[in-house]
Amino acid sequence: MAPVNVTVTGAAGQIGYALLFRIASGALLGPDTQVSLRLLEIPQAVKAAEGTAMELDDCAFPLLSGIEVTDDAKKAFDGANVALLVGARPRTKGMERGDLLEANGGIFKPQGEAINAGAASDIRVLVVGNPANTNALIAQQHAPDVPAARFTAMTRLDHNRAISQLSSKLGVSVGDIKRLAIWGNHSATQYPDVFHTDVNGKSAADIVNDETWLAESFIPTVAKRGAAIIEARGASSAASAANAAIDHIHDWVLGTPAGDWTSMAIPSDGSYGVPEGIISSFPVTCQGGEYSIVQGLEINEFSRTRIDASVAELVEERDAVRALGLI
Ligand code: NAX
Repeated sequence: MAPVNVTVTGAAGQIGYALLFRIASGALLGPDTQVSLRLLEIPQAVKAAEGTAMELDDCAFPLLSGIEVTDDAKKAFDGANVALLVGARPRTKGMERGDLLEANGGIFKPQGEAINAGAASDIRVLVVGNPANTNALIAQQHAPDVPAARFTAMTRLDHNRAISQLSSKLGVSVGDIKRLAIWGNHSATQYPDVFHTDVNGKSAADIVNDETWLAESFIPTVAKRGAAIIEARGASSAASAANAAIDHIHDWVLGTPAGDWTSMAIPSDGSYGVPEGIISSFPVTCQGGEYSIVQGLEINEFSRTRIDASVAELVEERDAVRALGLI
């Protein structure tokens, strides 16, 4: 079987460094799938990415059939089956939101065009670089020939963080927790929802039975975990972000376990009152390489207000990139 072409942007960055070795070891697509890596960087960082490629060679991974490093998006995405868009323009001091969106438009518009021009027909895109949901929307809007549903953004780190926080609150192992959901934007407004979560056959919300803890401790801890990591580590989350990116693609391609679901930011089909087209996080199941939104969940007042607030932020971001002519 031909190797799967996996393109990683921002390959010389800290997430890239934590991600590439795991992709090459088989963690992304399983122990039977050969991968060929394409690393996209800006010209100043190509040399550093080449250094990482040398280290990848030195691991002699049996599943790694080749590595190419380039600063040309057309080459990087040519024939790509999986694209992990990690490189983005971070917010720097004094930067307004419009400047940030514009700078990222300058990255995700040409990358969307390059995906449109040359990616394989089964291309699956995960945007990690922030603002991830809106960057995914920008890339998607410049790839009109690719099915819109193939553009997704990462809320799996938030999902994993929420499972971890809940497991320590309840004194259970992470494997005992099923069906947690992240709704909305990958930002401080995201909503980690435990009202449908199952812990060893019981409802997590019933066991917790404390809306004050949810509102004042759990939700802000999950939403602000990125800032807490920066405070402690002196650098933003890297290995945990890479791990979440692996989980996202792994489950999309190979499926979610029976009886469980995961969280992915995907183009809304209007489910749960989320306006069609915006890239918002939902609980999803995956099977046969396709995801579907978990339907029929009852949304209580506590959840509704929070989902609506996060979705309103996404609508604002979409309107802002529209006003800037980026989509
Ligand atoms: P780094 O600054 O370490 O690396 C970013 C890399 O991207 C750099 O090597 C840079 O040269 C490269 N780059 C910039 N523009 C590029 C372009 N046009 N084409 C190709 N490469 C380009 O950042 P890192 O810590 O790796 O984080 C990467 C992104 O992930 C950031 O936007 C960050 O905010 C975002 N995150 C998203 C998370 C999520 O859950 N969705 C969590 C972790 C992380 O904060």
